[in-house]
Amino acid sequence: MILKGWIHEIRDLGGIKFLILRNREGLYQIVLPKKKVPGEIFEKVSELNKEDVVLIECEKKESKAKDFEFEYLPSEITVLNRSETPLPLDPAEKVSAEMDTRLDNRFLDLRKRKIYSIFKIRSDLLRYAREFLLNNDFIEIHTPKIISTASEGGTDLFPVQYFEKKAYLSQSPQLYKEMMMAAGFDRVFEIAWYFRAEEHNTRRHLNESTAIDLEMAFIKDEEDVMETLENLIHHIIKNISENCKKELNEIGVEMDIPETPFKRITYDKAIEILNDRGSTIEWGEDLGTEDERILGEYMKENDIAYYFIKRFPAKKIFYIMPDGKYCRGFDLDCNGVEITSGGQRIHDHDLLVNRIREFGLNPANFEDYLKVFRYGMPPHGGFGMGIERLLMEILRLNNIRECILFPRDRNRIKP
Ligand code: AMO
Repeated sequence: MILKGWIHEIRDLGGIKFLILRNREGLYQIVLPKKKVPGEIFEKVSELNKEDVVLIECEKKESKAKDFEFEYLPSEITVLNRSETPLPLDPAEKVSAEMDTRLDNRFLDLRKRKIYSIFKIRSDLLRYAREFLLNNDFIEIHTPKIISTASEGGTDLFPVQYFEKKAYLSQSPQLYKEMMMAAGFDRVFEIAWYFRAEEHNTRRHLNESTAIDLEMAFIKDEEDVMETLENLIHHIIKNISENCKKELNEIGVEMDIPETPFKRITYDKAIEILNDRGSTIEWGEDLGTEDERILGEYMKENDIAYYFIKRFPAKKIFYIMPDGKYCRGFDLDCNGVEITSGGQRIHDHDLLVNRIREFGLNPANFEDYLKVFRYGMPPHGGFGMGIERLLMEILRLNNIRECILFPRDRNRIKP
């Protein structure tokens, strides 16, 4: 048989040499007992470097080694390409490197079994999400990422020079997915890029991130959207847990499949819990990172990982349907981290114009968006779920940068 991959480790014990070969399937132990392999192959091993790319013709045998079920006796080793030495980062390293060193040499970092497994699971997460949404009559769409108007408030935009006009990178597909409700598509989703010029550099923020955005029409209220969301998450986690055992094992995480329906608490209740636990947050304020963490602890004590917070104050964001001093928006948090926000939207044109004004924004800048509310807009709602946030929580990784191939943060725009 033929094995192709990278030299992960070389061990020379004199009378016997071992090569550990690595490829995306895993690690392979190649054994070279001096007496059983041709002399030139035995000698060739001393010329090999870690991370050389090789093709090995070999015979598969059962192994007695504790880490390997099989071992391979080579009859030919061909070097397809050499690796320079020393390596800036060793994919076989036993000691973990600093995050910056890892990201500076991300292609080598990605060769690590654990890191590859994160991205294999990310790919499967998206497959199961698409599977669920397509089976539930959602249509996948793609909306512009170069936009002329802010969708989530004006502060976090990256400006772009678009010929003679000023444009921005999209913060979310919010306004477009709502337009698709007026277009009569009824149920849409987008797997999209978010670009946010947020200044802070934290373990849970990226300046370029991805999300699953969804919008659905003819809803009764935000609970219809929340039900779709909890079923989607349940489907994703159940399938990852059943079908990605090898990768979960590499990462060293066991997954709990959350029961549906997820716990719901009101914003008022969240404030009560937080004040009881020493937070100084006052009614009307946004939940900060520390508040989310405290709430996560409270839930953990009650064995709850995923929970909705609903009935936020009406000032959450302009497009969410107000309901007295509250609104029909919600967040879904997992272990103290917000992974989704969404809600029922305003579908009445005049109410929307008033809300845009109340938020200090200029309705004239939203004319393309507002127009669609004048010609038959059904009641609708949806959500945006950060893919990296979800993956980070599912795999219990402590830095969001682990969940995106080439992170963009306050200090990093390369590689
Ligand atoms: P929001 O701004 O809460 O809502 O974003 C939705 C979700 O996207 C993820 N997210 C981020 N992830 C990493 N880094 C960031 N800087 C970042 N910003 C957001 C989070 C968050 O919950 N239009 C609404 C959604 C809707 O109502 O449909 C929106 O964008 O997981």
